[in-house]
Amino acid sequence: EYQAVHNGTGHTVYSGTVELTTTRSGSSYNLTDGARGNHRTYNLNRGSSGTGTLFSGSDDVWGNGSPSNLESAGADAHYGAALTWDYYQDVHGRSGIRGDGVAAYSRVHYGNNYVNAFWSDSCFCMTYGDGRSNANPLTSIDVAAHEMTHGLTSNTAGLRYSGESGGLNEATSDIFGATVEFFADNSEDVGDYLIGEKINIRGDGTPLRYMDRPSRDGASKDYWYSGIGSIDVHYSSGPANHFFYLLSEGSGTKTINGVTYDSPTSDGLPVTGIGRDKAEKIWFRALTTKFTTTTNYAGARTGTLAATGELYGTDSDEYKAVQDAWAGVNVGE
Ligand code: ASN
Ligand code: ZN
Ligand code: CA
Repeated sequence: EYQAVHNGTGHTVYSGTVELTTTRSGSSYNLTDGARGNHRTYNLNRGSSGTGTLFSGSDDVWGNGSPSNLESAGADAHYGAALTWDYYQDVHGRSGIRGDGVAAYSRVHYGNNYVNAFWSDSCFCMTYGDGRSNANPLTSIDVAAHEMTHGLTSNTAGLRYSGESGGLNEATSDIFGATVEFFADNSEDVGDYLIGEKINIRGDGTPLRYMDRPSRDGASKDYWYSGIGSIDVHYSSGPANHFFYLLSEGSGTKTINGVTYDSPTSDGLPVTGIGRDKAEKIWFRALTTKFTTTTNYAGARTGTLAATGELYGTDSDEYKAVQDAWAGVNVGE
């Protein structure tokens, strides 16, 4: 029967009221985004395998803003995937994770009190738990973009998920998790260099990770050191997250969208930022054309410098800033 791309309304848990691209099929609607590679959002209803059921209903209004309404987190996931799709298309000219115009799919309400979200290559899909007390789904924009970016990394550099390359893989997801949130720029998501500040993952309302000074989380490293490849990839990501913050915003104290950051350097020397718009282009180019499965921190420095040289020239302020930002996190020649 006739199917049409439709504009629905989502009442999300974290992003307020948003427009969702949906599909009308006969007399009902479903969460299939025909404008973005047919990205679909499914309800696992606390199951942990398969696809559960595609969200569908007789009106085109999804959720009520409360996580107790099962459609609400579905609206967040559908919205986060759409934003991330638009970000890669509009900012980097890439059509979907593989660049082939085909979308991954999303699954929400995975398991019971499941406090995590993850990407899987085997299903080519993002999956979200409902978090603490099943009341804090892990579906904020930065987390959704983080998980979808694991798909991008897997299909480009393929950074191996252990050792230093694992930290760079994790940082890539945090970096684009943050840039997608800035790209969203809606009333509830103005953008920050914090990851997971909305999902109350620790129960005290603090973010999962901080890019200006990663050690604020009590475990991540601010600076590279020999042996960083032996710690958890969510902590060895610290120096690369910190590099990206320094390259974008520079060292020292700065307030952006009401959040105050204070970013130190390992050598005590100041770094002058070049802005997020340039920094994200450098990281994307390095990820997609320089990094490989075994790239380590030294290789990330070389790769980002090569990307910067191609984009802005080797005599540019941008090239100098990339050198300074890596020095600031103790990655040198
Ligand atoms: N949320 C985690 C991540 O995306 C899941 C994991 O570590 N497997 O890195
Ligand atoms: Zn991750
Ligand atoms: Ca954030």
